[in-house]
Amino acid sequence: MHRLDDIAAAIRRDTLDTLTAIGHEHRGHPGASLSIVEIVTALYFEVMRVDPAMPCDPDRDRFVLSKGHGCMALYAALARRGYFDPAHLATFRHVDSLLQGHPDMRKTPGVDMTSGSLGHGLSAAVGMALDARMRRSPSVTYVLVGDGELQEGLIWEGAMAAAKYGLDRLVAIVDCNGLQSGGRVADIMPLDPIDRRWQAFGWNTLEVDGHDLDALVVALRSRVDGRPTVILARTVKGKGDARMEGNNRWHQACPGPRAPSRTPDERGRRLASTRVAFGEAVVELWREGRPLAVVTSDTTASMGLDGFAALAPGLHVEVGIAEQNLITVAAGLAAQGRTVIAATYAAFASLRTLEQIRTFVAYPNHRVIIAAGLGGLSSGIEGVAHLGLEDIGILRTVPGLVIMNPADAVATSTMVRSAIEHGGPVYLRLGRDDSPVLFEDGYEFTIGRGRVLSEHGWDVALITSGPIATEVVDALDVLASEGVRGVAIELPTLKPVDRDLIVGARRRARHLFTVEEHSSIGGVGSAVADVLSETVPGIVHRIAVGDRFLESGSPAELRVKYGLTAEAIAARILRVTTGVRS
Ligand SMILES: Cc1ncc(C[n+]2csc(CCOP(=O)(O)OP(=O)(O)O)c2C)c(N)n1
Ligand SMILES: [Mg+2]
Repeated sequence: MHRLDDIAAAIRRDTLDTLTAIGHEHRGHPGASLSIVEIVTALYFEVMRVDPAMPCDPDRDRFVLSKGHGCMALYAALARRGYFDPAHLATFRHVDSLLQGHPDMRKTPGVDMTSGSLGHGLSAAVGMALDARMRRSPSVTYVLVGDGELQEGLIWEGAMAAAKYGLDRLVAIVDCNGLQSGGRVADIMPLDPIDRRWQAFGWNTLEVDGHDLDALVVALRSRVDGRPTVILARTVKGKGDARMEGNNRWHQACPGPRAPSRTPDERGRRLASTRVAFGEAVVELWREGRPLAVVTSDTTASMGLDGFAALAPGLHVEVGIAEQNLITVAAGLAAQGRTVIAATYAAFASLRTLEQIRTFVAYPNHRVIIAAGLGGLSSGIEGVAHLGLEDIGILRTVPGLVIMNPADAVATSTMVRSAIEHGGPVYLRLGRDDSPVLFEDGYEFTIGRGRVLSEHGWDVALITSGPIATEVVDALDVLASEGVRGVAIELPTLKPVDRDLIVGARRRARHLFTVEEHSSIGGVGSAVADVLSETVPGIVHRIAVGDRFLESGSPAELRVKYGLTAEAIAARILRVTTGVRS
């Protein structure tokens, strides 16, 4: 096994070097990548029948990295195995890279299944194994899941199906590193006795040291007739780097040097995080005696709620990585008269928990505030699975749900108070990292009311929402230097919208634009067009990310690529105002 040891060492080195080089802005998940190095080495260099020269061979073995955030180790293995030039590693998570923030079968040679939203890989692998059986192919399907990931209910739906169909050419490996995003699995949502759970679901169960290549190879080859096999691989998160071993600070942190803080930004604005402002506002409101409960889905710290959890542990419920459970538990708490804050990310809140929001929160009109981080382009580095770019469109269709989209941290504080005082369900879209602060303390907010942010004149009206408002305000300056005077209007509430403000803008302005970090369908542009179609019809020029799937890139890179910088917004507007066809 000497050869495999050397390969694993090289993959570990490539993983660390790349994550160190890409820069803090692009992060990556070093801990989760390092814990699976031996597993991917054993698979790609000993066990799996694959040939990079025939990447589409129907009889090849398949691999699904369900814990997609560990993908740097997979990419390093694929590069070394010859699927693509290792020079691509340095482009990881940058815009236009082959190597997305999470595995992407459309972009990366050798990747068999897209992942990143936890919990899906096992069911996908069941489908692949069923297909192999239908084709009478000898192909074996391997799927690697995280231990925290096992908290998703869908994993167990897939486990039942695999046992029912006796998928003996399906092998699941659980990366049992004992940690997840917010701490120890045993604290967040215990899974033990994990072996007995899999056995009860009808699986052949093995346990190995997940860093012992010999043991892994033997386990990966030992299948039994008529039953799927699961290998519980005991691993160390961050294995091989003394700073990181067992230290969850490295769940998602770049080991490279941090760029100096950009406060204030190049235009002199203070920077602050809406997530932090949100968490602080929740603590303040709880101190005032509001009957709050907070429910998190392995999002306590990442949504700024660790302060609340420390101060009021009895009012904090951690359901683990289980978003459907998150919203439905929140609905149950709210049904008893509490005001409940449920925290997840925008993509998961709108895509995965839509039914729970619609039928169990909005229909009974419960006081549940769905706090959704990583909205818009703020999650760009993570790629498709995490990009929350359809959330407003999807959730605008839910009757009675108020949709708030604060433009900065100051507005967030005020809007959290308003959401808690509101007597029904609210969706609150938040960002990720710091963004420029636009407003002064004392910011006033009323649900359903918008505001004029900046007014140079009425040649053009720009209606916007969320942190992109700063680019819109700056675009007005660029336009002014070209002799076009515009007004920037902000809609902090996207449901209900400020109809009077929209109609007034349509009446006064020669041209009307909407600007948003959202799909061009369903968001600000659609909300404005809905109002105008019933009042003063006219053209709404939509500046948005389009009707498409985006890809990995820092928020700044994606704003450039999709024309959402102040300069690009102004240029697009000038093409219309000067009559140039765009
Ligand atoms: C559906 C979903 N919810 C939340 C996340 C955010 N997230 C990314 S990694 C992670 C923790 C995963 O823990 P585990 O499965 O144990 O993997 P490890 O990091 O230990 O490798 C979370 C919550 C996600 N990617 N998908
Ligand atoms: Mg884990």
